[in-house]
Amino acid sequence: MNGDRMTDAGEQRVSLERKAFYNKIDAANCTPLWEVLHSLVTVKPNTPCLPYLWKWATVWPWLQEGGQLITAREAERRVLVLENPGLRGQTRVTHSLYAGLQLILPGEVAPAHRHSQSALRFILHGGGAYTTVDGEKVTMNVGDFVITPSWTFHDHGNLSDEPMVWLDGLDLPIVELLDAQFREDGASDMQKVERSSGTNLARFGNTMKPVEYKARSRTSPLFWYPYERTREALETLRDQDDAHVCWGHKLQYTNPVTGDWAIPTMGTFMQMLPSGFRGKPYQSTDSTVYAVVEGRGRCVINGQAMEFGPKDVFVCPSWMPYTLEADEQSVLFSYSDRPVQQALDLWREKF
Ligand code: 1HN
Repeated sequence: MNGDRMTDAGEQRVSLERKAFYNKIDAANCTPLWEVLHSLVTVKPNTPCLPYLWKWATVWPWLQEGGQLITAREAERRVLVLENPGLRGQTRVTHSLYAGLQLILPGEVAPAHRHSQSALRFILHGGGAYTTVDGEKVTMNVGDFVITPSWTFHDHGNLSDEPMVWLDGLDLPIVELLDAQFREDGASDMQKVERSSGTNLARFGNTMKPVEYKARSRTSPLFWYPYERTREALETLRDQDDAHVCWGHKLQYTNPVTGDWAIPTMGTFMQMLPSGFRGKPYQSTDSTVYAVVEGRGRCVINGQAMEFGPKDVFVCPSWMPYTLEADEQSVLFSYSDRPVQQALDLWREKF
């Protein structure tokens, strides 16, 4: 008999035999690959991550409500986690990354700690709160990108008279996957400030570096990228270059000493879409989180338009084609796990 053309009775016998075999080996923690091979090694990425947009108008009242319910000190970090609808209960915005919106009210302090996870802050709302990273204090404003490198002490505070909200991006799921996580509380809530705002920019923000500088990690020693400078660069590109058909004018943040990514696990970008921009479809294997700084438009993905405006956050999953459109000139911050994928020769894009 041809093996591909078994009778029903024959098939039943085989499947019973196989079941019995699976049960026998299961008791010793063995399992047949052939039952799962095709769901493991798929033709293309099969991400559980879904496209989604969080409207600022929806979450801002909830952030304020959270502010009434718990202090930053008690919460340690008072954050509304942005959970991907395809990954509920997993504290993640994509399969590999975390996102949350952190509120810090006037006079509050978020106490010092450090952890192996790297963090980025992207300021969405308010101005005048500070973060102290390894003894250097920077005051943050809307559109600024700030890095908390792995294993550096950091505490935040708000000496202004308005609430401040930023987007936290962390590589939590990556560090968890690798079981490489450590944390430690600071000796006191607030670190002793050894250097004030601007030291960092003076040292590393002018295409120069102190002659005695020795890198202690791969993370950028420049940890504060003020929006003013980023925006000026994008304006110049807008005035001089043609917009890319998919992404308009797009810059990536770098470690100024090495020219490599600013954070080894998370790629960070800022792009400008000219008014009236209608992007061509783009797809890449790095699921990407976008935060809107300025402008209005939409991201069309999976046949659906996610309409965006200032301070909205949205996510585009791995390998799903999407287009970006701008009705007004728009500026978008974004982050993804691109550096990890590129380091492992896994990253692909198509447009
Ligand atoms: C964290 O340390 C911060 O330092 C924010 O502001 C969000 C989410 C998970 C784990 C640690 C912060 C965090 C976090």
